[in-house]
Amino acid sequence: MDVVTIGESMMVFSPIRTGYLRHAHTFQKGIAGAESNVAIGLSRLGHKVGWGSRVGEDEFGTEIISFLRGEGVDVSQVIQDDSAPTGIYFKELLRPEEIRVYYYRQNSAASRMSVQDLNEEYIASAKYLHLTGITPALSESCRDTVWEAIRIAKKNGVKIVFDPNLRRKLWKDENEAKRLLVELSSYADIVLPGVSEGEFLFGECEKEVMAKRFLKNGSSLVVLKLGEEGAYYLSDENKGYVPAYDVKQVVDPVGAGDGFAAGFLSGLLEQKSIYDAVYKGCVVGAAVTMANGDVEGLPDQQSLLSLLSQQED
Ligand code: KDG
Repeated sequence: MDVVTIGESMMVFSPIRTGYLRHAHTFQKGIAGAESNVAIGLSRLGHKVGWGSRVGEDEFGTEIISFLRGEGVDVSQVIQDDSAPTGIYFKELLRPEEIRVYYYRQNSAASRMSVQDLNEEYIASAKYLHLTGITPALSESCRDTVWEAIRIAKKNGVKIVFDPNLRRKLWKDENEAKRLLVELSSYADIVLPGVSEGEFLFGECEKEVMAKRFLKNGSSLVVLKLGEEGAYYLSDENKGYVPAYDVKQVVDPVGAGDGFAAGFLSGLLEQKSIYDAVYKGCVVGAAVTMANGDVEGLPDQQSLLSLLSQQED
């Protein structure tokens, strides 16, 4: 495996028109979940990736597993749990820049992930373990699962990539969220925060100072996602700004950060320089924003090449 990732996937329902959800009548159904988004993105770019989770033993769980399998993601570690449903969420599209999300995932099958679900040999076979700050917000047992996955990765020399992915609606206590996300980041070799997440975690809004705080906290490399401004990366040896891919029209930004993680990891797996890997992250993240849905815009190799050539024109 190049990358193993663990986390909840859901069915997402997006109204086909903009406006308040109360007025929406027709919805598009799709697959969502930060970790499986990253897995799909990596697989489309030609990497070997496994996703571990629990889904319900219901229609949506079955659909999610077949979809991921169809995308070439290894789903051998996914459990279908007949005692809880697959989580779902709804999007409310007010404007492309203003999207609200409503979760129906409390007590979902994924919230029952537990330490016993983890397969040490499987995680140890990967070059990278990708985790996000969403999973520890789901339940106590999910939190334990994340810590155990980190322990296994450390023991076996698997690099940990952590995206804080702050989802305020999932946390009861913001101070607890902050404490835990800072602590989890400290175990990650690579952290991929958005700038607002860095601000939340360290109370610091100056980008370069914020990046230094992540290194001081224990990571070897931090890549700050700066949206329309691209990204800034910092390690002990390297630092720099990377420009954004020029997006003509944002259709749906949800999932862009996962696209970024997939593109960036793909660059690292291809032994690109940090700068080039970050740029690949920016391009894949941008591609996600140009399509409706959380995974629909994730490019395969061919569409990535075509995006790159359009930018050169
Ligand atoms: O990053 C996009 C994800 O947020 C989305 O696909 C759903 O995982 C999700 C979540 O928890 O919001």
